[in-house]
Amino acid sequence: MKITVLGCGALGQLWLAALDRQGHEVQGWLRVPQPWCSVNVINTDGSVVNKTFIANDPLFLSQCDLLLVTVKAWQVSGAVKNLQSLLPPDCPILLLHNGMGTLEELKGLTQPLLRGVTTHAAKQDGTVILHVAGGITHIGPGSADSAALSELAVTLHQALPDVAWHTNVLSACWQKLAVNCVINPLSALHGCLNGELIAWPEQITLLCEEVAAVMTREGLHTSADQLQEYIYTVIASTALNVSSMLQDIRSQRRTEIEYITGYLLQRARAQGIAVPENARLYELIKRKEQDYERERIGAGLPGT
Ligand code: KPL
Repeated sequence: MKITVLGCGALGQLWLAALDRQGHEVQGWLRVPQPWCSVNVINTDGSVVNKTFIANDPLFLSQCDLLLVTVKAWQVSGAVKNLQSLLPPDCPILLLHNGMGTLEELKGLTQPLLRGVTTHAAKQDGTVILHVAGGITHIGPGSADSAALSELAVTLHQALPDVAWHTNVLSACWQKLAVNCVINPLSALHGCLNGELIAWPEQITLLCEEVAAVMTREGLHTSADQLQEYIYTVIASTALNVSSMLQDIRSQRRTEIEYITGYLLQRARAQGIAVPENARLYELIKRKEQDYERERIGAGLPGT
């Protein structure tokens, strides 16, 4: 297959390396156009991939069989809308990011949309991407015309296992959203590793109760206890992780809060459910973002 990977961060580089190893023709696509992109990955078995791939080639894009989108949630709709007229009209677009709400932003796109979440753990260490732990990528239809694309899961599974196809992927997306609603803002505000969050059990319980109430009203089968049990297993299995939101805050970058807690608040509002603890964390993270944004503007630096 001919595949363009939009975004060449940790997840993008993992996919570029894995798809290339499987014999697919790949290119990277960067926000600031460049003719090449470097991939420097240390796999979970210690093997190293150090390769350069072509990037931002519009001809390649116009012949693509898949656009794999690995940029941050807030970059997705702008980046995809910029590329859509260059893509073949039947080229599937697979969105892999934390948070929800991008499908709504991309409604009406010609190309079939797929949605996914992953539990693979990868982190940037200097110029190298460390694939810290394998995981599962859950994918499924994000628009009515993508329901017959389950074969894609087989192709992707051969490159970077595990990949699971779900006719209703929404439930996996909400499960990941619940994890991110708890771990990401809490770790960013306490400035701690994921594993250290066990010091705030009351806050975790409160957040889980609110998220479970919204999920239930959205038609998902869950409970506060079930969510809490799952979130504690994620806290344990990612104990040494610096969450992506804490990394963003420390680097004074825009976070994904709008698409994580922000999405939950939006659904809660639509359902008439009060979620005060999530609303409080949302405000605190937004305030942190605004503080450094203001400092940047004051120092005459460009915004994030
Ligand atoms: O997805 C994550 C993130 O940091 O964004 C978790 C699962 C919380 C792992 O750190």
